[in-house]
Amino acid sequence: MQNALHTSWIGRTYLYLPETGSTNSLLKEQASAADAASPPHGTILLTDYQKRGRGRLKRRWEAPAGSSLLFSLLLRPDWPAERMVWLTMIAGLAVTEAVKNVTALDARLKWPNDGVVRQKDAWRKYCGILLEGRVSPNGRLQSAVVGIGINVNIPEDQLPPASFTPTSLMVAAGRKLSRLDLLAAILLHLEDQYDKAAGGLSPHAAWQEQLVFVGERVVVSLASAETDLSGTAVGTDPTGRLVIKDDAGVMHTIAAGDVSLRPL
Ligand code: BT5
Repeated sequence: MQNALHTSWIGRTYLYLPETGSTNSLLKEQASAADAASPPHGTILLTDYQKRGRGRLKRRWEAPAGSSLLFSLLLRPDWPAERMVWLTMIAGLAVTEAVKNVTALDARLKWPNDGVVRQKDAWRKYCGILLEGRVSPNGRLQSAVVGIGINVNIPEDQLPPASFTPTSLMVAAGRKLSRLDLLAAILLHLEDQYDKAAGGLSPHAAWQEQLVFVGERVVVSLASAETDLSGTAVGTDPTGRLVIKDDAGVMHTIAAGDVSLRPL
């Protein structure tokens, strides 16, 4: 597998398990070990099946065995903690670029952390990104685990139940795809994006350009609020928060975390 990679540092340490609970949970656990056994910056942990695949909060990520790309990347950025969201942005950009190159599908991003493709005139979710970071007492991003789940070859009748209509790349493209080719392309873009961000260049503008529903009427559901918020998605601020103008013209700035977004 490593031979198929074209990267210089991402995936040089590469761990594969036929199945596990959650790649994010396991890699986080390994990364917190204080000894020399703790995996290095750029480590990839990949699996073919997760028994307890995780989304944000207590949500689940479900995928039939062998159908998907399910992996986590360990980074040790030592950036200011405020830049943590850059990692979600560059992961989304890398996945989008790779999917466009490998499949020629119209791939975009949905705020805050989803990959979507256009299928029969609607956006459908094929990818979820789960970022978990650890910040040191002096406000630096000590380590971060970027979890990426991509529905590659899930047949239509095996797509999991989901709040935003799911699809797989195979269903959208009408042909089976090589998971390895896609992984290699994602990691190459990710490395490039990360190196630029490490040099201080914010990925915010490029990321915002890829977001669907900006400029459109949307509904935002907050797990912490009883009523939904509807209005026009105006854009995002540099920290990645969504700005909504409600029907009375009042602006609302919404952080990711407990939110889901859908078109009105
Ligand atoms: C996400 O959360 O979309 C982030 C998912 C990250 C999964 C990867 S896989 C490798 C790594 N290890 C892990 O344990 N996790 C990461 P969220 O935005 O909270 O969306 C979760 C929601 O997406 C669920 O509540 C369902 O509605 C829906 N969903 C679950 N499985 C799906 C799938 N395969 N395709 C599309 N939607 C799905």
